[in-house]
Amino acid sequence: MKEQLEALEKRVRRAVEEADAVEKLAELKIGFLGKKGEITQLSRLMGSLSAEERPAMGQMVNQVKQQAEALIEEKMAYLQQQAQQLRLRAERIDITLPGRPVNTGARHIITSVQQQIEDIFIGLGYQVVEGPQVETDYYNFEAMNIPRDHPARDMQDSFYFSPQMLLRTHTSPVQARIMEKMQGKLPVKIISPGAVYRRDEDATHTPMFHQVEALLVDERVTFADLSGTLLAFARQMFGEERQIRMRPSYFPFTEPSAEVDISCFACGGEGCRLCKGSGWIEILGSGMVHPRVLEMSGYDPKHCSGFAFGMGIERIAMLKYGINDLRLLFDNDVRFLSSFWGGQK
Ligand code: 2NL
Repeated sequence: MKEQLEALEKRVRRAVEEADAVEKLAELKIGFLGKKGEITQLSRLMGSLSAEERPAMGQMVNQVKQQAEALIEEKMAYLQQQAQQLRLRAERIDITLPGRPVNTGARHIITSVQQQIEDIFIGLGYQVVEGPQVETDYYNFEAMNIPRDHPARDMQDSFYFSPQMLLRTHTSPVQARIMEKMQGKLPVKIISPGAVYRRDEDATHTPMFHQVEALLVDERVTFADLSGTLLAFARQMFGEERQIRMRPSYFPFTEPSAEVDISCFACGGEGCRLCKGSGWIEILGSGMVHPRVLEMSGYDPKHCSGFAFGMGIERIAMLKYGINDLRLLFDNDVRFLSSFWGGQK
């Protein structure tokens, strides 16, 4: 039995040395020290020994058992550490690698131009107001002095929900609602930006587009106040060297009315392709608020007067950023839109 034990000890040592994985070592442990393990079985044989032999043999078996346990435990710790190191190595990341780009997006150029226009008028003391896009024919047409038989009311030109309800065709109804709410109080000094809708679609018209209208009502507001305001706007939007020119025009809601040109910012007024040789570029429509419009919204044209104007945001954006096709603004191709990001808000 002594020789058997010595041989067993050698095998344990050898097997533990050769075990190269946690799982293999765990199997070894069961094989030697488990319930039916070799060492366990040998210790059971003790019963068959004589009383003289038993103590020495028992000591030997115990020694072999303890040694085996220690060897296995030590190797187990080593193998577990090695496995842990391998796992960590596999998980290692190179923190010096460049990050993946995060596409954050940015404002659409129409929104950006709308905000630039808003900022100019905020600087002149105007309030920015918004209102419903679904309107009644009263606020959209009647309050703007657009008569029942006016072609602008035609089913062909507007999106109607019913005989009384439609998508607003301009932002004027927002201003009519504000004037009505103000109950004759002065001054009214507002701009109304936002989406408007007309049944029109070709290379130069989209069924939805954007407008900013401005309205000033106070005592003794004159055409000179209008032209001065327009000049200040033109210069802030298109450069301090701009001049403006006003040409007589007609709108049902203003009298007199004028179309407004700015001196060409491409050629300075010499005449070029952009201004088609004239030196002037049309940017908006304007006029003195029609007395009937004031009256209908609760203002007495004998005691106050006003000017108003309106511009298409898409047109202003295309002019300012040299965009030659309206549809580029609505295709939402980020390669186009992102060409305006940076350098402007
Ligand atoms: C254009 C012309 C214009 C107005 C809009 C207006 C508003 C009120 C009263 C009177 Cl509440 N007028 N708005 C006046 C003149 C012209 O727009 O060509 N827009 C793109």
